[in-house]
Formats: sequence, C-alpha cells, structure tokens
Amino acid sequence: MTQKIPVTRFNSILARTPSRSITAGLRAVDMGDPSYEGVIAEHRAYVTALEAAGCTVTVLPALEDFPDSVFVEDPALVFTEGAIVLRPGAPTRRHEAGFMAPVLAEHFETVLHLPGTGFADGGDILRTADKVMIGLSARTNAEGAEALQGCLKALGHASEIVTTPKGVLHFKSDCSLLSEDTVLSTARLAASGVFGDLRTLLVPEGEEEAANALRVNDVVLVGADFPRTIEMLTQAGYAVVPLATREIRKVDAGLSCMSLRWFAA
Ligand code: CIR
Repeated sequence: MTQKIPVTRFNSILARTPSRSITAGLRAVDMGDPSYEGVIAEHRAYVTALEAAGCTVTVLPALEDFPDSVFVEDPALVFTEGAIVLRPGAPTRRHEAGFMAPVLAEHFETVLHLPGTGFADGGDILRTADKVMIGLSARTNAEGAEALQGCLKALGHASEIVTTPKGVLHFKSDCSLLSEDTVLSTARLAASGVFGDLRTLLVPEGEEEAANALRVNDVVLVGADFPRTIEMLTQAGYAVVPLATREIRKVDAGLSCMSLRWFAA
C-alpha cells in the first residue's frame, strides 16, 4: 500500500514576481496603494521562507497587464495527481488563468480546465485531510463550484460546497489548515459550523486577517502584524515564522495567495 502524504507536506511551489502594477491591485477598502518596493521585499522574504521550509520554488515572471497576478493561488489548483485551471471571478483577473495553463503543463501530466462558464477562485478552496472544501463567495459561484467538483472527482478528491461569510473576500481569507485535524479560523467562519469534526483554533478578535496563515511542512507562516495569533500558535506548539505583510495586505492578500503548493511524488 502506498503511504498517505500528509496534506501539509509540500516540496514544490509556484509563485510569481509582483508586477509594478500591483499598486492598482483590487481591494475592498482603500487603505492606500501598496508600495511596489515594499511588496517586492515581502515577496522575497516569502519565497525565502518557503525554500527554508524545504520546497523548490519556481518564481514566474511578472505580468504587468495583470495587477493581481502575484496571487497565483486564485487562477489554479494543484495536487499530486494533477492541476486544474480555474476561471477567476474578478473580470480583471480572468486572463491570468491563460498564463498559468502552459506553466502547469510543464509540471503536471494531468491538467484539467474548469468546464462551463462558472467562476471559481483558488482562494475559496481549502484542502483538508479527507476532502476539498469549496466556499461560495463573490468570486466563486454555484456553477463554478459544481464544475470544480467534477474536476476534483476526476483527480480522486472528495469535495464539499460550503458558504463564505458575507463581506469576506475568499473562504480562505478566514481560515487555513494547521494540521491534519486542525483549522485556524475566524470566530465568524467557525460559528457557521462548516468545519464539522475538525478542531478549530480561533484567531483573537481584531486579528481576523491572521486566519490566512500558511502551514508548509514543519512551519506555519503568519503575518507579523498579528502578535496575539503568533503567541497562541506558538503556545499550541507550532513553529511560527512571522512574515511582513504590511504592503500586500493593502490589496486584500494574506499568506496562502502568493503560492501554489503541491507534493510532487
Ligand atoms: C483580489 O482581490 O483578487 C486580490 N487583490 C487579492 C487576492 C487574494 N487572494 C487570495 O487570498 N487567494
């Protein structure tokens, strides 16, 4: 029997250099434009942390025509068994998928394309130990989610469609997987009951953005601006790597969105 690979184990990562146009990135609330130099520095530290965690990181060139293209998590989904090219829900991000498809073909034997005309963003997808959760949101609609379920089935993954709380950009803006049985979540998302039997650790009130952390192998990357979350996770026994996200946060980003992660067997 083949050994099951833990869902938090990765050895391969795709990322993309931020474009100068990141200053025009989408955002729900205007907190001022991010500084390009600041984003570059944060991205560099992010890539370095992922390499230090044991992954080979391929950094793709910047796409100036697409301000949000650094957020490679949204136009695709990747697994050991293959990749899925998605259809992002934001009109300005739709063509990012077309740039991701040939890259995925270099890394995966199986590359599926979301059928139909629905939308699905990778930021709405949380993989747990036994299934893939698809959060309906302003970016992922029912048609996209159902089409995605078909692709996931073809790759051998069970899935469940759930709801993202109103006003939250992506499902994973409010949660991240910490281990095989534990999710880091905001209180509002956990209260919706979506996590069933999974253990939840709640981010302290006022640090909701910290819920988009990133567990990679032995470490958890967490936004450095969230000291109470860092303290809580450290107390719980996690090896936390705090990373600056001050600039990237201005365009509604956390730590999962800047990479596509998988275990290449
Ligand atoms: C957007 O609104 O699409 C970007 N400004 C932020 C995307 C963040 N993506 C993610 O969390 N998966």
